[in-house]
Amino acid sequence: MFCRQCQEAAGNKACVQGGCCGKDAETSNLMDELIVLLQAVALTLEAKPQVTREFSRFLCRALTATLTNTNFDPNRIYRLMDEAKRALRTLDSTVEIPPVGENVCKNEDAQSLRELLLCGLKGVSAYAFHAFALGKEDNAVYNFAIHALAALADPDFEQERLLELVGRCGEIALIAMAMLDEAHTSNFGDPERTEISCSVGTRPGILISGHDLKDLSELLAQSQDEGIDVYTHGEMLSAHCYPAFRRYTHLRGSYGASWRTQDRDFAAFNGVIIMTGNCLVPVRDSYRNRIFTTGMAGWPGVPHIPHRHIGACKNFGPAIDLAKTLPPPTKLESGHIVAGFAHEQILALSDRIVDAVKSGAIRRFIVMAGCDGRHKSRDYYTRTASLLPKDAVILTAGCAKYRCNKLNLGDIGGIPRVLDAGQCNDSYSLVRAALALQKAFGLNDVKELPISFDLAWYEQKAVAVLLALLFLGFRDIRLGPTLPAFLSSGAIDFLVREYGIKPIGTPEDDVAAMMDGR
Ligand code: FSO
Ligand code: SF4
Repeated sequence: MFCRQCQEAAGNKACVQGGCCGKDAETSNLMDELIVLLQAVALTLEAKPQVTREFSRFLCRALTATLTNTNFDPNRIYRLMDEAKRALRTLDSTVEIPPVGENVCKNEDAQSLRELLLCGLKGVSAYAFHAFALGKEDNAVYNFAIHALAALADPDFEQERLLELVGRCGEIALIAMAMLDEAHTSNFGDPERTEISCSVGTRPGILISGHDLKDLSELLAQSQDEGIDVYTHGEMLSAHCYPAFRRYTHLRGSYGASWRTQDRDFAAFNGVIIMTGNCLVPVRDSYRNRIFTTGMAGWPGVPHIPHRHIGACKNFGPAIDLAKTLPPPTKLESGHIVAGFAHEQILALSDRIVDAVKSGAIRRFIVMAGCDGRHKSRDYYTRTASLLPKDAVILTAGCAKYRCNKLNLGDIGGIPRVLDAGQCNDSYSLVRAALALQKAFGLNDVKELPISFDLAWYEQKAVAVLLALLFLGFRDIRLGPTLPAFLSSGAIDFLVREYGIKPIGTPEDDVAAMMDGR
């Protein structure tokens, strides 16, 4: 196997003997074969632009399965490969499928760009997959997926054109995030400022994790009046802030933290766990007999709740029935987390924010969004958040929030110093807020805003978000805890030169530099 798509790539080079994430060599190699088949489907679709969206949906769904910490089950990857072969037959494809490896480019910088593009495309696909579940699709996203995959089938695709595609991927990532935002808010309302309980009740529970709000909505509807409570883990936290979910009194609170503490949290929860997508870590015996996967998540031997048929719901019955037989969660924490600062909530605060900036009460916004992860070096983010002066406001989204959302950093005239916009895809809200502030201050360029970026990345959705920020013109972004292993020195030089991307330093140095606008 050879995989270097995430921040945990062994030695910050590549996983070659089993993944640090727990992905085995068989699954990793199958994923490589799947990608080649998807490239063949894309090449076929490029030559037949009149075909239905069904194939594009499949491409996005299959790419989502290859995201880090999503699907560890080789049988599920085999099934996706079968689907790809079926699609090729249905399309009367004459494309020759090259063996894996033949689509690898010998030029290191070009190969680096290819991997950057594929990572970004995987992130875009995951957002498109979730949006489709909620009834939203966009041909621009699908056409890009086809075009990018087809380009990646050609190892000699010109570097200049690859660069263009990487730039376009940022634009498409923005479209995909806007589409998912629209899918969420049109179905569930605009998130509102919410105090989310971190304590536990006395009834048995289901802990739901991942990012899929459609799954949560069906689980909540099916589990009300069943004598159980539903808790959220990790990225599901933002669900508590949507009006459509707040009306369920059995949506009890948040349990544990991000995916990094999954083993501890799932063991102590005692009840049923449902993973709707990444980030799943290797399933431990302590909760193996009470965890389910759904969507593109998968772990060998773990029961999987199948996809919904068009117009029907998924059946969470088996998970609910099991939950009723299990003990309630063990208390881990008390207190609450404040969240719900998606774009409408930030816009509602915008007058106060503008006044606070003009009066000097707020000196700078620091975007600390992205992913959490297991590396000790990520303590940097907690320390940086703690060291920021009291006139700095942290804007966060994604599971990176768990590095700062329990620090009790206080508020500035009623504006919390940690404004949590939601999931990683809700980084879109931060973008909208930044653009609104640009307008409110009458600035010509977003670069003139008093905003610094200190992003933490882990997997491919974060790459898509980063490309979207670059597309919008944000510059001088700090990226950590390490730069992607798939970036060659030439690619890094380019990103530094053109976009001012920089690795993180020490918390002390970076806080001083960011507060100084550097
Ligand atoms: Fe985190 Fe995992 Fe949302 Fe990622 S749970 S790391 S960017 O999959 O998706 O932020
Ligand atoms: Fe390694 Fe990340 Fe690939 Fe897993 S996804 S095998 S940790 S590079």
